[in-house]
Amino acid sequence: MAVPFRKATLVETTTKDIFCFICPSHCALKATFDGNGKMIKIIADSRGGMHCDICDAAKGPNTIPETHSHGKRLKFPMKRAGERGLNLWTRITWDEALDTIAEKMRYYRDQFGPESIALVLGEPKSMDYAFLQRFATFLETPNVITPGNYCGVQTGHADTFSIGTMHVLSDPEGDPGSIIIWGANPQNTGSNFRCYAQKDVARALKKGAKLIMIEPGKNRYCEKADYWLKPKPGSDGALAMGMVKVIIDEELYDKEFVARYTVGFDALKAEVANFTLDEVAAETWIDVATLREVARVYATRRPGMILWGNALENNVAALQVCRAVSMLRGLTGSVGVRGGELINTPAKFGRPGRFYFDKAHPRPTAKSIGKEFPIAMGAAYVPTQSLVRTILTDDPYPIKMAMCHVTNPILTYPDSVATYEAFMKVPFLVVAEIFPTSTMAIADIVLPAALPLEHDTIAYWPAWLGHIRAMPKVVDPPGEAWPDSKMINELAKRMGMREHFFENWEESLDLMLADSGMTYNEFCAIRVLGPTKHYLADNPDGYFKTPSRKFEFHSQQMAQLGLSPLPTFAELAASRFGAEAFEHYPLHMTNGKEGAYFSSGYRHIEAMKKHTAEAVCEMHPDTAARYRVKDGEMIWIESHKGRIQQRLKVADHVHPQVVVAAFGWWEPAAEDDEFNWRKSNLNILTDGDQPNCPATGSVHLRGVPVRVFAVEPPRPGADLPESAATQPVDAQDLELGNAR
Ligand SMILES: Nc1nc2c(c(=O)[nH]1)N[C@H]1C(S)=C(S)[C@@H](COP(=O)(O)OP(=O)(O)OC[C@H]3O[C@@H](n4cnc5c(=O)[nH]c(N)nc54)[C@H](O)[C@@H]3O)O[C@H]1N2
Ligand SMILES: Nc1nc2c(c(=O)[nH]1)N[C@H]1C(S)=C(S)[C@@H](COP(=O)(O)OP(=O)(O)OC[C@H]3O[C@@H](n4cnc5c(=O)[nH]c(N)nc54)[C@H](O)[C@@H]3O)O[C@H]1N2
Ligand code: SF4
Ligand SMILES: [Mo]
Repeated sequence: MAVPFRKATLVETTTKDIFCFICPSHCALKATFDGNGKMIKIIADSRGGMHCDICDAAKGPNTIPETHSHGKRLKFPMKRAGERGLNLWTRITWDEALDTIAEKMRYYRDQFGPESIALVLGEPKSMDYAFLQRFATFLETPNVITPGNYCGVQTGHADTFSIGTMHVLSDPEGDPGSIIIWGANPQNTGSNFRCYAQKDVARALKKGAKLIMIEPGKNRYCEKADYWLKPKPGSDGALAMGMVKVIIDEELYDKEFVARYTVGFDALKAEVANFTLDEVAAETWIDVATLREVARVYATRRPGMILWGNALENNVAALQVCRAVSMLRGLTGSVGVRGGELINTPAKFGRPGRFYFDKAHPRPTAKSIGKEFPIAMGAAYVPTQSLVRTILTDDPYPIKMAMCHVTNPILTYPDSVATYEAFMKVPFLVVAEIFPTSTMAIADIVLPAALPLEHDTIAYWPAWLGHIRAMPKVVDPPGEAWPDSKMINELAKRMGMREHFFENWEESLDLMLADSGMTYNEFCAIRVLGPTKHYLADNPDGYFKTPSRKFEFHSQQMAQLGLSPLPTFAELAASRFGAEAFEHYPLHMTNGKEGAYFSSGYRHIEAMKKHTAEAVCEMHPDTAARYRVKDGEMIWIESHKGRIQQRLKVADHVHPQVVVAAFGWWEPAAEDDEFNWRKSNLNILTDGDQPNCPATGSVHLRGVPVRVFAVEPPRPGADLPESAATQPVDAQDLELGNAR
C-alpha cells in the first residue's frame, strides 16, 4: 500500500517588538511566538529606542510570557459567594458586574456624596491610571489614592522647587567626574529615577569617574565603589546637609555658577552654621573624616551625577531629604552641563494632565482626605495611610465604596493589619486584578484585567521621563479579561458620564496622541517618542524654570505652601521614631525592592520563584550571634506593630544595628487563608501614623525600630540578650503569629 505523502508542517516563529511593562524602566524587548501564536520567549532589544537595560533577574523576559498564559490568571468577572476572605466566587457577566457597581456607586454618591467613593490606584501600566483620574474628575470625588506618598513625587518635587521642572534626567553623553548612587539599586530596579542606564554607569567608571555608594544593603556597585557609605537608614537628609556644610565651609562650590545661576546661597550658608559635622556623624553613623572626603570628591570631580532612588522618598521628611540632596547639584553646578543632569522637554503628545482634569470640574480638594499635605493635593493624590485612617474612624466622613486597580494595599500600605481592617470595613469593595491576591480575596466584585500587550494601548509613565510608548496588542487576553481603561469607560457610560468618555475606549489613544500629529497606527510604526534635552549654555538666562529663573536653594514657593523654604538640619535629623522606640526595638530595619518581583506582584511566576523562593532578611553575623539566631533559619522580626517571619542570611556588609528585610511577601498557594499576608509581610511592622512628611504625606519606611529572635521559643529562664529580655517573649503569643 502506498504511503500517502504528508506535507511537513513548518512551524514558523514570528517576533514582535514590545516594551516591558513589569517595572517603570520599560525596557525594549522582542517577543517570539510559535506557529500557533503562543508567546514562547522574550529577549532584550538593544535597539528599541528606550533608555534602559535589563534588570539582573531579567524579570520582564521571565515574567511576561508566564503571566500571560498562567492558569491562575483571573478570566471572568466574579461576585463574592461567601464571607469576605473565604475566596468563594460566582462567575457573572460583565453587564451584571458593571450594573451592580454603577448601582452601588450612584447610591453612595447620592446618599453620602461622591467623596464617599475612593478610587485606589497603583503605578500606571498603560492608560488605566489616566482613565481612573478622568473618572474621578467627572464623578467629583477628590479621593484618588495612589502610591504618590512613596514614590516619584518627592524627587520630582525637589527638582521642581530647585530647578523648576520634574523633567530632569542624567546626560548619557559627556563624562561625569563622579557618580553617587544614593538609595537606588540599578541592578534590581532598572535605570532608577534619573534614567541613566547601567551601561552608562559602566562607561563613566571606565573613563575614570569616582563612584560613591550610599547604601546600607549591597549590590554589585558597592564593590566597584571608591566609597561605600552605610548610613543609618533614614538619615540621608542629615548626610546630605553634612556634605553641603563641608562644600560651603571649605569653599569647594562652583563660585561662578552659584553667583550667576542660583538664589538663596546666603541663606543656605547661614543654615550650615547651625550644626556641626560631629552632629552629622552622630546622626548618620558616617565619621567626619569620611564625610569630608566624600564631599570633596563629589564637589571637585565635576560634573557630579547623583542617581537618587526610592529610599530617599520613604522618609518622614521626604521632600526635604530630596531637596537637601538637590542642594549638592546646585552648589557644584552639575545641572545643565554635559555629563551632568539636564532639563528635558517631554515628547509632544496630549499632556496626561489634560486627560485627567477638566476646568469645569475642578477637584473638590477642600473635601479631600489628606488635604493637610499640600503637595499631595497639588499632585492629585491622597496618601495611602490617610485613606486607612479615614475608613477606620469615619473622620471626616465615612468611605462607603473603594475600587482598587493595579494595587495590592494589604501588602504594600504601611501597617497591614490596619489596612486589612479598613478594607474589610468598606461596605463595597471592587478589585480589578490579573491574579488572585490578598486584597482581591476580600472584594465584593472582582474584575479580570487584560495586560498591556493583550490590548492596543500606549504608556506614558513615569511622567517625569517625558516618553510615550506604543504598546500594541500582540496576544489575546485570557477568558473575558478587559483592559482597565475599557472597564472604566463602560462604567462611566452607566454613571451618566458618556459625554466625557468615549463610545469605544480606544478613541482615547488618538486623543492622547493628538499633539504629535499622528494616529495610533502611525505611532505604532515609530514605537516611542522621547524627550529633548537642553543645556544651560544654549539658554543661560531662561534655563531654570523656577520663578526666579535660577536654581533655587531657597524656594519662596515652598514658603508659600507653609514648608521650610530651604532644608534644615534640625528637620532632617528629627527622627520619626524617638530614642525610646529603639530602647525596646534596637535594630533599624530597612528594605530595597526585590530583584525578582515588582513590589508585591507576580508572585505566581515559577521562573522567578527559582530566582527567589522566599523572604530573606540580612543581618551582620555579630548581631545574629547576639540575638541567638542562625544563618539559614526562620527568625521573627518584631516591631511595636507586630511580628513576621523571614529567613535569615548573615552578611558581613550589613551594619551591626541594621536589618535589611524583604518586601512584598505573601503566599499565592494559601487560597483559603487570604493568601497568607500575615506571615512574612514587611508592612505588618511599619506604621502609617503621623508624623508623615508634611508636604507629601510620605511614610517613614526605611529605619523602623525592630528586634529579632529565633522562631523556636527560648527555653524558660534562658539567658536572653538584653533587648529581647526587656519584653519577655510569650511562647503562646509567638505561635499565634502577628498579634498586635
Ligand atoms: N525588581 C524590582 N524593580 C522595581 C520595583 C520592584 O519592586 N522590584 N519597584 C519599582 C518601584 S515602585 C520603584 S519606586 C523603584 C524603586 O527602585 P529604587 O530607587 O532602586 O529603590 P529601592 O529598591 O526601594 O531601594 C534602593 C536601595 O536603597 C537601599 N536603602 C534602604 N534603606 C536606605 C536608606 O535609608 N538610605 C539609603 N541611602 N539607601 C537605603 C536599599 O538597600 C536598596 O538597595 O523600582 C521599581 N522597579
Ligand atoms: N515597607 C515598604 N512598603 C512599600 C515600599 C517599600 O519599599 N517598603 N515601596 C512602596 C512603593 S515605591 C510602591 S510604588 C508601592 C507599590 O504598591 P502597589 O501599588 O500596591 O503595587 P503592587 O504590589 O505592584 O500591586 C500591583 C497589583 O496590580 C496587579 N496588576 C498588574 N498588572 C495589572 C493590570 O494591568 N491591571 C490590573 N487591574 N492589575 C494589574 C498585580 O497583580 C499586583 O497585584 O509599595 C510601597 N510600599
Ligand atoms: S528593568 Fe527588568 S522589569 Fe524593569 S522594564 Fe527592564 S526588564 Fe522589565
Ligand atoms: Mo514605587
